Amino acid sequence: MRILDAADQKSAAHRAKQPCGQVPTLEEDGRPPMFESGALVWTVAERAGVLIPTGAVQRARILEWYFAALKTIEGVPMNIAEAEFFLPDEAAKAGRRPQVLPFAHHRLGRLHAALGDHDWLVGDTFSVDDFIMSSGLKIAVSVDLLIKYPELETFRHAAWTVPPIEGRSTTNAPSSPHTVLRTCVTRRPGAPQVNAQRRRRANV
Ligand SMILES: N[C@@H](CCC(=O)N[C@@H](CS)C(=O)NCC(=O)O)C(=O)O
Repeated sequence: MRILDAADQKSAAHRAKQPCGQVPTLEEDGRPPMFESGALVWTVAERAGVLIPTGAVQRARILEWYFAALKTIEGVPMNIAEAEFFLPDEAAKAGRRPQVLPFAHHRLGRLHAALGDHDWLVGDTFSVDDFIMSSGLKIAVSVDLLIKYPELETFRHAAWTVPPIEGRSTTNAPSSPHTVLRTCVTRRPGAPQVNAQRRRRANV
C-alpha cells in the first residue's frame, strides 16, 4: 500500500490514473491502474471468487444493492459531511444542516426498514454489498447520523469488522476488499473532527 500526500494526489502522474486526483487507486503488475473504490472492491472480489454470489437471482440483487449503496445512500451523509468539514463559515454550516437532515433521515429510515432484522443486505451471507454499504455508513457515523438507527450501526460495525476472507489468489491483488478501501481511510489522519457536541446542542 502506498499512501499519497495532498501534493502527490494532485500531480499529473496521479491524475493520469485517477482523473479527479482522488484516492484510492489499485495498481497491480500486468494490469492497467483502476480508480473508484466501488470498482476496485468489485474487481478484487470477483477475481478472488468471493463475496459475489453466482446464481442469477442473487447476483441481480447484489447488483441492485451495490448501486443503491453507492448512488442512493452514500451521497446522503456525504452531502452533510461536505458542509460540516468544508464550509468555512459556521453560520452557513448551521443553516445547511437543518435543510438537509430531513431527507437524510428519510433515506436512512428506508434503509433501516429494508434491512429489518436481517444480518446482511442480500441473503444470509456477507457480500460485497455489505462491505460497500458499510463504507458509506461510516460517513454517516462521522456526522452522527446513525444515532437514531442502532441496528444500522450494528450492521455497519459487523460488516466493517468481518475478518479477512480467503479467496482465489489474484495476481498481486490485495488479499481482500478491506485492503483497498483502507488505502483511502488511512491517508486522512488530519481530517477535521466533527463537533458532535455542537450538533447535540442543536438537537440534531
Ligand atoms: N468516488 C470516489 C471518491 C473517492 C474520495 O472521495 N476520495 C477522497 C479521500 S477518501 C479524496 O481523495 N479526496 C480528495 C479530493 O477529492 O480531492 C471513490 O469512491 O473512489
